Amino acid sequence: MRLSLSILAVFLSVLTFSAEASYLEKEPSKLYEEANVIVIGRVADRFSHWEDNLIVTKISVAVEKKFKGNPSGLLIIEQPGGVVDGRGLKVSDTPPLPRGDRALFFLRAHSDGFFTIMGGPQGKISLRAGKAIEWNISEQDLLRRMIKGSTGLADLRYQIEQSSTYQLCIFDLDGDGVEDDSLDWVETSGSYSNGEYHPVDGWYINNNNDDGLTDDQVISAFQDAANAWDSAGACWSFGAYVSISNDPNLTTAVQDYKNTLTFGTANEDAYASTYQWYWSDTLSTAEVDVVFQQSYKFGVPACGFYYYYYQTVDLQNIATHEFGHWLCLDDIYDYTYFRETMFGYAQPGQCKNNTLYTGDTAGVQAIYGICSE
Ligand SMILES: [Ca+2]
Ligand SMILES: [Ca+2]
Ligand SMILES: [Ca+2]
Ligand SMILES: [Zn+2]
Repeated sequence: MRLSLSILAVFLSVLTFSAEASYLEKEPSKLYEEANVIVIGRVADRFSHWEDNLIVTKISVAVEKKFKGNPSGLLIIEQPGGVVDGRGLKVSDTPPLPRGDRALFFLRAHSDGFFTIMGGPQGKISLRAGKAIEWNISEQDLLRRMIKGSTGLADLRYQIEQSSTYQLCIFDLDGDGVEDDSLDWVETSGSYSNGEYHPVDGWYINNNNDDGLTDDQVISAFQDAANAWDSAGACWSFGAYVSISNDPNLTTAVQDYKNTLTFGTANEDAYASTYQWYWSDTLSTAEVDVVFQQSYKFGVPACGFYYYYYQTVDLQNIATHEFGHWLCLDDIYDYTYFRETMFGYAQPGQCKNNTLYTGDTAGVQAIYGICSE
């Protein structure tokens, strides 16, 4: 279904906004060393509001136990995302933080007095029924380890066990911090023609990267990334990009009825973030933007140990993962499925995400249906 701009405007009051990302894996011991503040606490309250182009949520946490730093008894975590007057932002790589949720938090302190969770989802370990869920140890064991500092965490790894090779994205439709429903993405992420779904009004590139990548390099990385999904045997087609611009000031997602890939400020620690704007009542997409984190060094191509050594990130590798988010596939944090493009961690010199794996293909076919090429 193709929506006119006037119809889009009517729906703006229930527009929801979502973001996802790809992260560098951080060992728990490294998180311990880098965090300013580490606490066990319980989410007391949440408040979402607009800040520039984005919706952010302030989450108050009642501190129960301090392991590092000396925060007050009630600290405030800031996260991109939330719902304001029917519009919201979901960051699928960052954990949901509903009221009453109890967890171990690795936090970065900011000069404005707020804290952010480090390493995306890796900086929040859920505590439920005597277990530290994502580390798969008991809470007692966690307490014993935390006393030893970073060395006590050396053999732990963040993992979420899964029964499926792919994850469909799930949205918090009412902004209460609890994820509610997956999007019926088939009807939403684009128009339908020639037996396939396409992104509404196509997609655009803004090349403002600070790594000296030419337009041709950026185009080839993004177009190849899109082509990987177009060749997955699903009834979906990104097709060719519409046009390329070089606006230095386009550094965030902007809800401007254009699907744009640009460079600028993505979510904290993420290589890139995908922002999905949609309406929570009809579950229809308005647009998708992807922002690649300018502070990282990107290369085209940047495959292999040389690039790992020089901390250069393959742009196509990250873009392919982000396009998967666009299609409404979510991150996977089960190491059984580390080969998948939608596996949540990436690293410099890595190019394995350029090629889809079985779960990626099964996922996109499950959403859009199977179409032969
Ligand atoms: Ca909810
Ligand atoms: Ca846009
Ligand atoms: Ca850069
Ligand atoms: Zn991701």
